[in-house]
Amino acid sequence: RRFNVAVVGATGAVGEELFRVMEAYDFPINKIVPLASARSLGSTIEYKNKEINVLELTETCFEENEVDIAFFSAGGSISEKFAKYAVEAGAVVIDNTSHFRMDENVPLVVPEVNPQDIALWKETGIIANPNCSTIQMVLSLKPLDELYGIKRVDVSTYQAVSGAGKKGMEELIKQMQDMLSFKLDDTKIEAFAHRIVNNVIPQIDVAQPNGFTKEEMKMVKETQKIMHKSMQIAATCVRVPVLRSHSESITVTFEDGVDVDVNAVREALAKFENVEVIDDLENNAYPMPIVSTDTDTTFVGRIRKDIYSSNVVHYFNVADQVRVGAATNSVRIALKWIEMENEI
Ligand code: A2P
Ligand code: 11C
Repeated sequence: RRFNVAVVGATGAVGEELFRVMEAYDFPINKIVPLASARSLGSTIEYKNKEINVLELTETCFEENEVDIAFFSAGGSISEKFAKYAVEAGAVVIDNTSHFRMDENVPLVVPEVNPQDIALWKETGIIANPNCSTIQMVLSLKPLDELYGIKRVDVSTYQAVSGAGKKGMEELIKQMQDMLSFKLDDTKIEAFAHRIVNNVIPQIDVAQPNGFTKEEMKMVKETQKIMHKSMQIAATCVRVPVLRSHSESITVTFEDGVDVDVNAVREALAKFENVEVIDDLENNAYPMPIVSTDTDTTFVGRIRKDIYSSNVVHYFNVADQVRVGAATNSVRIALKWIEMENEI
């Protein structure tokens, strides 16, 4: 069977990548329905060397186009308003926004980690795609939890500007140009709370009453939901002037009494689906954004045992968050859904 596939937010950073990933995975498509705002009428997207017109997102567009699978990536308020029309039209919604993630009737899925949760989709017609920084982290936590049992996670992120969509990338590029032409004093600051070029901003998303940010609390709550485990987690989320790929410095504390064998950690990570270990410090080999960008792999390296506590390991984790953390995870969810629900 082949499917009619809608992409809501087709002209955005994640939307554009969804087409490239579906092409790479040879997704079983009958018809593509690219949807965006009225502003994008007249523009096209490219799929397998064909130009396809962008249509306006409306309440009736899913029914009119007999959509079977609808990827949503146009912001939480658009999902809130329009996902129901896709579901009513008989489509499964794979939502990349945070809107439905913590709804207990909506599965929150990283297919390599909790594919079984997809079965819950029947409750609402919706499957939620986690936050990008959560996805790449749980891809490394899952094999480590299976190996030793995780008690606590401490993570600091180095997040690329593309996490804020196209406007984030455009702002960094413009500020780089302004810096080189000595116009930085007048540069425009819109996408982030501060200038991002030549800077590091220890805030992503809004403040929460407990002193953490919303992005940090997403990493806590989403990880616990995906892993079905109430492990302790503390996150510090930081925006850095990198165009693409999020990096994470992760410290994992295992259950009391565990004596970490770094080789066993390395092996467990290397064996896990879609995770690759690059870990040769003496030869300057470790994961970096320039390694992960435009790939569908989560890279892990700098793996080392704590020098004081035998049940603690530290490592560095990098992935292209527009792909692994958004488009690719959504496409992998859809492929798993097809496999589970349509017995192809
Ligand atoms: P448009 O280009 O027509 O504004 P990004 O995350 O890169 O900023 O992209 C956001 C995506 O969400 C774009 O495809 C954008 O379409 C889409 N979008 C934003 N607002 C709306 C809306 N009101 N209706 C439909 N699509 C929207
Ligand atoms: C960022 N992680 O890097 C954010 C973007 O919940 O899907 C994704 C927000 C989300 O800015």
